[in-house]
Amino acid sequence: SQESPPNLRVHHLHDPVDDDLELVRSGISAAQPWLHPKFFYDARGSALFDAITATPEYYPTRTEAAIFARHIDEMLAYVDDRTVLVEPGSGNCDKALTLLRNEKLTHYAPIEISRDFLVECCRRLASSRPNLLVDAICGDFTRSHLLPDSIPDEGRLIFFPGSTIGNFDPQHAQALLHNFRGLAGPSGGHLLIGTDLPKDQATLEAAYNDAQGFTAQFNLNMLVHLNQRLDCRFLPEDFAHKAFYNADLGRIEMHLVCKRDTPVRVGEDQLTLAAGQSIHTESSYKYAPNAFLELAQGAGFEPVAHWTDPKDWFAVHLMRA
Ligand code: AVJ
Repeated sequence: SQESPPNLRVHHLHDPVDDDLELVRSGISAAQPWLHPKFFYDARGSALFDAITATPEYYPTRTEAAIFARHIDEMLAYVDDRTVLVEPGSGNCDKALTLLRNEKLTHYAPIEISRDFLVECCRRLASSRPNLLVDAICGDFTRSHLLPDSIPDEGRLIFFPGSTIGNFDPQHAQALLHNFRGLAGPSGGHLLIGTDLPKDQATLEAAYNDAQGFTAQFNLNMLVHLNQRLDCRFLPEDFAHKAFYNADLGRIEMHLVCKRDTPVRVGEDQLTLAAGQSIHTESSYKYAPNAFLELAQGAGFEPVAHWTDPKDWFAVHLMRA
C-alpha cells in the first residue's frame, strides 16, 4: 500500500455490521420491502454514482456546481482561518474543491461510508494540497454524531451538498439536521446545504433513468454489495430497475422490481419475494425553498441566504447553527 502524505489523518468510526443486518432484516420483511440507500455506496457504487453525475440527464451535480462557482464569495463570507469544513457523505470530495480554493479554508474533514474510496480520494487531495489538513473520517454519518477530538469545534462549516438530504423522509431529515447542529459546534457554526427543487416530471424522471443505464447498474449494485457485506444471497438477475416521480409525496422513488419469485437470506432468515413485488431502495425528495427552510428552522437553524440557478432547478442554502 502507498504511503500517506503527512497532512492526511485517517479515522475509523465504529460501524457495527450487526446493526446493518437488523436494518436489512426489518426492511426486507416489511409490507413494502425497502433497503436503506446508504447500501448503494461500496467502491463500485461510488464509482457508478460518479458515472451518473457525468450523464446528460443527471442535472443536479453540474447545476449545483455552477451555483457554487458563481456565489462562492458570498457563501464563504462567514469563514475565518479557524473554520473546519466538515462534509458528511463526501463521496469523491470533488464538490468541496470549489470551496477549498478559498485560502481561508485550511482544514477539511470528510465523512464517508465508502472507506477505500474515501482514503484513495483523500490521498490524492492531500498530496496536491500540502497546506490543507485533511481528516478523512471513514464511517456512517447517519449513525455517528461525534467527530474525533482532533477536530476543533470553533465555527465549523457543515457542508452537505448534492441533495443528499433528499434521501431522508422529512421526519428523518429534520432529525439529521438536528444532529448537524450538534456537529457544527457550540459557537459560530454554519450549514451549507444543496437541495434539488421540484420541476417538470419528464426532467425529473429522465435524471433517474439515464439512457446509458448507469442508474440501473447503481440500483442493482446494492444487492451485490449486500451479498458481499452481509451474505444476503440476492439474485440480482431476478430484479429490474424502476424510477418514477411520486407527485403526491414530492419525491423520486427508486425500486428494484422482482421479475420472478426470488429467494433472499438475511442472517438466519430465509424468505421469498414474489414476482411483481418491489424493494424500495431510495427516495429523493424535491423541496421548494420555503418547505426546506421550514424543515431546517424546525431543527433549530436560522436562514442566512440561499441561491438558485437561472432555471430554478437547484438551491443552495446557507444557515446559521
Ligand atoms: C446522491 C442522494 C443526491 O438522490 O439524486 C442518483 C443519488 N440516485 N441517481 C440523488 C442518486 C440515483 C442522489 N443523491
